[in-house]
Amino acid sequence: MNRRRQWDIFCKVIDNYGDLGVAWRLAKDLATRGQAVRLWVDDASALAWMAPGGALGVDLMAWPAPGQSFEQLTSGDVLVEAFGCDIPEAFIAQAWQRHAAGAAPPCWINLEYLSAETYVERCHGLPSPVLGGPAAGWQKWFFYPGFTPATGGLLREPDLSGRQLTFDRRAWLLSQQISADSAANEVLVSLFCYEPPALAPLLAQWARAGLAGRTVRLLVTAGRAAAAVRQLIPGTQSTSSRLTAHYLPWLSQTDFDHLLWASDLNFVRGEDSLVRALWAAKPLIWQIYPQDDNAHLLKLDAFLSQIGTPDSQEKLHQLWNAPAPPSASALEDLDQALGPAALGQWTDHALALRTALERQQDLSTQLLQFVDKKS
Ligand code: TRH
Repeated sequence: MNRRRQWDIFCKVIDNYGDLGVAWRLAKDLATRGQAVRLWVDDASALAWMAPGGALGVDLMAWPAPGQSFEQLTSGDVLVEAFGCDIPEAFIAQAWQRHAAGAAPPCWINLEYLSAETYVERCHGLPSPVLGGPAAGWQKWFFYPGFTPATGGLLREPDLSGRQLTFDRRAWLLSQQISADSAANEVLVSLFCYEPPALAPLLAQWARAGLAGRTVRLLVTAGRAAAAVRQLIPGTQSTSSRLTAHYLPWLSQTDFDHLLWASDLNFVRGEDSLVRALWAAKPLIWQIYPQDDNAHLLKLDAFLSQIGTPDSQEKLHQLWNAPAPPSASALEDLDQALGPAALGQWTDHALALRTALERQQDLSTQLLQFVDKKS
């Protein structure tokens, strides 16, 4: 059992939902393991749907305002600076004053983005001296999530596999007004994406021919994915009825997991939904968050070679992340790539991958051990 500590997790929402999604999952996971957590966020609005009930043990805090005093707060033991968000100086100054008055300095964690690139193993756990500001001379520690034992691992709640085992797919689909009978004759495809150039040709192909002969029910997540699909399928059905779009409301993170568990094929984006899709152990296609200098393509390659994905799945990843729409011949290949045999092979691979990743210690366990060691 780890010592109960007071954690201060700081997170700024840049755009999209991944930063907050990860910070919330971490805060909640630590709280369920007996830790006291304050989560400081500059824009918590998305938590209204991501985490409508809040979580026991997590205090949601507004990002500190200029001039705010922290004297009334209980002293913090661990600072987590998520994704280089820069903790306000006044907060650090207060921690330093407490230290000057005799308290131990907080263990300061620099939580980084998830990547399968080789630098992650090299940099995970390294110190980073604080050079300026009120806490000059202290150090922060780099903490890198990752896919190998030499990294900080992936967020995985202790009850996750138990919940998956007892998941009632039919009941969940019904709760979303999706008839389970029709689901048996269809391929259920969840769609969480930005606006990939391949989207329109892919949907046109499915509308024409279905997916390897089967009809496709697209479970479209709210927000950008829904906006992009609505432009292509204004109603709920394409004219051929081989493709049906079902528009989902904003889901809680718990129901977002359920969506991934219920679907036959998951299109995900960003880093948090990728990890959740890995735990779902279904065939997945990842749309990586695009960066101006194309650095995301290296990150995508590193991920694909890390997980040793089947050839057809790799091709579809390239197509889905390409900056231009696919050629007609690439689309023809796609039907083959997504046929029942290929999807079966992907599913086997996904299950083996989940088993392998489960052998690795999860991120919260590693973080708790790391803080024990460094405090
Ligand atoms: O929203 P994202 O695209 O976030 C991205 C990445 O985090 C990326 O690294 C970052 O740099 C960029 O934003 C700015 O995708 P991601 O990471 O998958 O996060 C989505 C979160 O939203 C995830 O926690 C799941 C959650 N979600 C729900 O809980 N319910 C929903 O209905 C939907 C659509 C998402």
